[in-house]
Parts: sequence; C-alpha cells; structure tokens
Amino acid sequence: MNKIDYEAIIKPFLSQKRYYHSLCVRDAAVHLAKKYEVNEEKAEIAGILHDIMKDVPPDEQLKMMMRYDIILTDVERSAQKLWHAMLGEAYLEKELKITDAEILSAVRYHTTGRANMTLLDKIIFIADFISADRDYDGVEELRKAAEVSLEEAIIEGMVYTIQDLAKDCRAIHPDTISAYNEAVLKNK
Ligand code: DGI
Ligand code: FE
Ligand code: FE
Ligand code: FE
Repeated sequence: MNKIDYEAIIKPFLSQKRYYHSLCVRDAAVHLAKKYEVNEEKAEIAGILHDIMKDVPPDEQLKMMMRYDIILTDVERSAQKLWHAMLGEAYLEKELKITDAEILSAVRYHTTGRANMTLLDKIIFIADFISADRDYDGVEELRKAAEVSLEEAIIEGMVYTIQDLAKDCRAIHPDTISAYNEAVLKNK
C-alpha cells in the first residue's frame, strides 16, 4: 500500500515556520523512537501531525470543537494554547480516519502530558521540546537529558512549562500536574 503523504496533508494548515517545526518534531520523534524502541512509523505520523490544528484561528477552533462535541473545562477554556492538541486528536480521528489509539493519545497529550503516559506520548512530548528548530535557553541541556532518560527530560520540560505558567499566574491543567507529580515521585 502507498504511504499516506502527511506532509501534503498538513501543509495547507500551517505557516511555513510551523510546517518546518512539524518536520523537525517528526525527525526528533523518529530518532527517539529508534533509541527507545518504539514503533517508528507511529512516531513519524504522530510527530508530523501533532500541531496540525495549531494555526487554525481560535474562533474557528472553537467552532470545530463544538462540531466534534469537545466540551472544555474552565482551565481549558482559559488556555487557548491547549485547544490545538484536543482538536488535533479529534481531527485525526474524524477527518483523517486515524484509529490508532497510541497516535491519537500522543497528539492529544503532547502539550500537557498526563498520568501514565505511554512511551509514544513521552516521545512526542519531548520531541516537541528538543526539535531542531527550537532555540530557547536550556534546549541543549534538554537534548542531552533526552539521550539519557525520557523521564528525566520530561521532568525538566515540565518544570520549565510550569514555572513559565506560574510566573504569569496562568492556570495549570490537571493533566500537566498529574504528569509532573508522577514523574517526580517515580524519580525519588
Ligand atoms: O504547539 P507548540 O508551540 O509546538 O508546543 P505545545 O503544544 O507544547 O504548547 C506549548 C504552550 O502550551 C506553552 O505556551 C505553554 C502552554 N501550556 C502547556 N501546558 C499548559 C499550558 N498552558 C496552560 N494554561 N496550562 C498548561 O498546563
Ligand atoms: Fe503543540
Ligand atoms: Fe510542547
Ligand atoms: Fe509543536
């Protein structure tokens, strides 16, 4: 069977910068999948598709979420940046007819993480932080951490995100808290 051209599918949805980011996350995800022995094809698909809804205007995202019967909690309503992950999962399932639960979960939780993340969830979460297009302070440290331990990298990534959100008094999603608590408790 021919491979589905996901690059062509995401291109019309994304700015040039976001398209490039998606390719970089795919490459980082495939690298981590090889290293941590996860299905490379799933990592490739989840990586390239993870931000497919990111550049859809917020009002359009809200309309699409209504159409897909996605009900937002108060925290989710307050945090527009979380929408593209929830909507992304629904779009993959309903429009792209992707049925693989691991791919759907990895897209859905790529922004917040969650308790009991699968290896693929972890890989996409971290690939999004360490992709070649990222250049924030500390990215090299996180890249190194990801080579040693996914769990270690997740803690570092979570600390970074939670500090950033708390600094601006923004709500922290319960899934982010669950992921963080689980990761640090396991590490004790
Ligand atoms: O889509 P990307 O920019 O590639 O990355 P992403 O999907 O990881 O989104 C990162 C943004 O999401 C960042 O601005 C912080 C925000 N975010 C992550 N976790 C939470 C959150 N925002 C809120 N309010 N609560 C969270 O738990
Ligand atoms: Fe994202
Ligand atoms: Fe992220
Ligand atoms: Fe991303």
